[in-house]
Amino acid sequence: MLPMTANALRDAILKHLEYSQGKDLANASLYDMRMALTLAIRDKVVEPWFRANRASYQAQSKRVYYLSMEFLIGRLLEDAVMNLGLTEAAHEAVAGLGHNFRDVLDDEPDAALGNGGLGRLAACFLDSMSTLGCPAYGYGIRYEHGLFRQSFGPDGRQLESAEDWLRQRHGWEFARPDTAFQIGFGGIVAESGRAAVWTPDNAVLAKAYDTPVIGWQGKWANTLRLWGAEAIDAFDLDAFNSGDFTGAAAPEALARTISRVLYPDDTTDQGKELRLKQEFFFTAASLRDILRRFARECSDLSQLPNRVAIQMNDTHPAIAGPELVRLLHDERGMEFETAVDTARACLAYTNHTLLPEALERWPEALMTRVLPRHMQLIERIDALHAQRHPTRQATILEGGEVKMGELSFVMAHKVNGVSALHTELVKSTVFNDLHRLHPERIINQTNGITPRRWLKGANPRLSALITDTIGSGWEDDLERLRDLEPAIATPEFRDAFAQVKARNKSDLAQWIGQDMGIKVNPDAMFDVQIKRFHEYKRQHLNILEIIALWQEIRENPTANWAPRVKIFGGKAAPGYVMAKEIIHLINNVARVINADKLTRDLLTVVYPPNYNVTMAERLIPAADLSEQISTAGKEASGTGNMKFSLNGALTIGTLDGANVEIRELVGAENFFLFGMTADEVVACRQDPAHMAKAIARSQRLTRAIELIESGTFSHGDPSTYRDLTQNLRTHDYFTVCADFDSFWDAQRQVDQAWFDRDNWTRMAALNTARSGWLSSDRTIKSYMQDIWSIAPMI
Ligand code: F58
Repeated sequence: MLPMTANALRDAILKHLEYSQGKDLANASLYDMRMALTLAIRDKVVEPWFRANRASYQAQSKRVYYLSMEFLIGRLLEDAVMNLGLTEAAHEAVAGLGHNFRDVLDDEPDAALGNGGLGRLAACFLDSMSTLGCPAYGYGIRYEHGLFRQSFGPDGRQLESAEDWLRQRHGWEFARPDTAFQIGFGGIVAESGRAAVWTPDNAVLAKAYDTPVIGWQGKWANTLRLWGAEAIDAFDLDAFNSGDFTGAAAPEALARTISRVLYPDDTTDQGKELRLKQEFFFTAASLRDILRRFARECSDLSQLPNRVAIQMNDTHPAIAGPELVRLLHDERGMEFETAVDTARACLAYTNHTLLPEALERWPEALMTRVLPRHMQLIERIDALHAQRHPTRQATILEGGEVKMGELSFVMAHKVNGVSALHTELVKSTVFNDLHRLHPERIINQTNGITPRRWLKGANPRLSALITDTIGSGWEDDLERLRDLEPAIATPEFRDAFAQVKARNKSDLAQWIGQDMGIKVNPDAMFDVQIKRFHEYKRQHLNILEIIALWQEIRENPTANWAPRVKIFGGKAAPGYVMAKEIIHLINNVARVINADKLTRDLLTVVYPPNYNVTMAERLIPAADLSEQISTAGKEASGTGNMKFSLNGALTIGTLDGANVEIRELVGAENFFLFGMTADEVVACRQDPAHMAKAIARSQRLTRAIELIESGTFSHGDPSTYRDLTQNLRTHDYFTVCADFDSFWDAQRQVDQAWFDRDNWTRMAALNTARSGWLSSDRTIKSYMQDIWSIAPMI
């Protein structure tokens, strides 16, 4: 990569201002300046991008195709500038042109093309694949509207509105109107000799949009290829000429609904057909693209598994199994069984959840209507599996439904869980029967996070301290953070570490003050729970403990309390009533507690709306305590937990998901453990009175629930949160009550630890030093070795 000075970058910005934005400097808005900088930086990405493409083409290397419904990439400009080593030059160039660099960066909207962990993991994987020189394409959908925007109504309830990231030009992408495939739906299947001919009765055009993904230090770049849906015949001219303007535009509008909006959940029946169409749309377009690229390099289809590794990110692209069989068998004449085995040798599947409601199942009738040929092939795949494994019990088809997990398993040569505990549960629960038939198939790949975005970019102060202490090079070799340990033994380093945290907290306190009008004490413990809202994640356990704590502080305000700022962030699926009630409760508890003069300096609750990647980058470096309090056995891995630990926050958590591995890494003495284990949770539920007993034995819990029921947080109306409290009293599937006392006790241990601030800092710094293994570079190396059989190109 050529070095680029601030002057050269300034010239490049001016050129783009003039020729791409059509503005001179005097008239350039903040948007113009951002776009000109984006395009100047994009130019610098193109060179390594072409070079990487040429290199993998010349080496005829195997490529990874990461199929994912979601890529939660967030903002791209700051990350790209950092990866190219141009942060200082860009800062200087933009300042020289009379603009503030931070303002320019903050002008970029978040690309929120994902819901949460699954989508963010895909984004971290793209970063690591480019950093390691793993030839790869990410394939997904170019949603016009990403995850909904969240606000809170005057009563504290979540409100949703459409997100609009494409209102302004998306400066990073290259539209490829010449790379487009027709994707059909419905229609009929005719037998013709051994194969079949599928004639869909309607089709849309999948058009490619490419975003280059640059790795650390610009050594390699891959492509994120997102498909946008368009009508094949854009416009009904006859309708227009007869004055029916709406009707004239109908075909276009209908086709575009497929890539219109990201699904915020799959808890409702509405739009299920559209969701299935979205899944087939991007999977089928990607497979056609993959086979087209393969055919340019090789004509022998038996070689496909040596050139193509397709990773299915959860079951959303599971239709890739039957579709690849169809392309090989129906369209290219391969024997059915050979096609199945060839497809399986290419495909692998990552499972991200054990929650039964999140495991995809499609009604056979719907599948037959939308994808008639695929339904036939699924039946044949199921029959073939039965024939080869006569003792099998698990089937793909069951009770009139197609189980996409079983289909993915049967069509994949490797199936992976995302943390050690989760993988064991995958083996012993959802896929137990299939695991016994194929004991070598399920493997573990514990998730990871990219240290470029989540440490170097998000926490420049800590990064500078690390580099000052151990030198550079940790950014793509994160285990080197271990070299910090000797320094942590010195008071100088601990002071510097504490100062970094203090300054990050002061920045956050200022933002909270400006954005929310809430004054928070920057010296208090910043205690953060940020993630999607779900009962299993137990934000309600956190708020119950807050209520109980508030009561005790009120009773004894002069006792030695550790002052806390409790911070929440996250969205609930629009159809998830209980999760939205928890949000509603948190906002009202915040309203009441923040107005209490007696406890004001000791306890504040803040919940900034519209949590997204950018907000995470702001909150995580300022956190002292990370809340990872899911019901054991329910959080597949978690990745936020890793970001906190890397940034020097201590965790209070259950033995769930990757918490288990984080605790082993950082040391049990630097982690606040509480709650039942996964096995104990299962045993606890055997007793139908577990919640009643837990409430009866805990005065604090009793009081907290009664306070909610008294209307204290609902302007005196006792009925407001009845569904929530009744659920706790009579059902409590996620064992909030049974874990409450243990959580309370662990929080008091946290208080005690907080009083010894120097020791707290030591523990926090050890968390940073021992989190190197959590890098997604480690995860991707492991996928390359164990699943994809690909060697790095750098
Ligand atoms: C998450 N799943 C897991 N699903 O919950 C988390 O433990 C794990 O760390 C992460 O995947 C990465 O492995 C997740 O984010 C979704 O967002 C679904 C998307 C489709 C609709 C239903 C939610």
